[in-house]
Amino acid sequence: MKNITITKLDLIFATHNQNKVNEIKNYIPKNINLMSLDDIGYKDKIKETGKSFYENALIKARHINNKFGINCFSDDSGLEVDCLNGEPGVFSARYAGKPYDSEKNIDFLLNKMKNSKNRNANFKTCIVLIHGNDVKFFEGKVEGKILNKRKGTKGFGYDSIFMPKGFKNSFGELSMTKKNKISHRGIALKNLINYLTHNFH
Ligand code: ITT
Repeated sequence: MKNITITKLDLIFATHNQNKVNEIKNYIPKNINLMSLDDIGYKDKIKETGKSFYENALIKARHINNKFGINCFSDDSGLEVDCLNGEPGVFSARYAGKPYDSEKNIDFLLNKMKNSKNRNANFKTCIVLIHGNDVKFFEGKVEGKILNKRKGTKGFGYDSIFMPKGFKNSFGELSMTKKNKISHRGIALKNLINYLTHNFH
């Protein structure tokens, strides 16, 4: 870990997923010094042993907060598909096994759903913030459908096969700004930002 002097306006985003950092960083109030795990040089993977997005988000935020004593937040998120009883859920990043790879996960999911007429699914995000002695959580959800094949090359993870309800485009065809307006992460983020704006000084 790099040498850092801690200030009360420091806030670590406890993630190794740069896509999440990119989606979130521009919305964080400018007085806050946001740092990712890459920024502080922390490379270890945090084991996600929870059964829910909330549990995993709490594990990640607690792990980093205990280690560095700096305020921090984490994001645990994933895709839940109705005809697969909510799979991949907390296993979204690891669905098709090691080595973890988004394209492999998409192929695995599409194959599992190849005979399925019910394509309904949702994305969920749970953000857990540890601020001093307070633990806060913020959630977001977006409903949609799983496409039969990839559409669009923007975004990350399952974006190219997820079409949000009321839209004709997949998340993979939307700009980051448009995705953030309706996405699970965008909704959770809005509530986090509201909290930070009023309470993080
Ligand atoms: P960290 O735990 O380090 O934050 P991660 O990628 O392992 O990074 P998660 O455990 O929360 O994060 O797994 C979330 C997975 O769900 C992610 O890797 C994607 O496959 C998928 N996912 C989450 N949000 C998504 C989004 O907005 N668009 C597409 N796929 C998403």
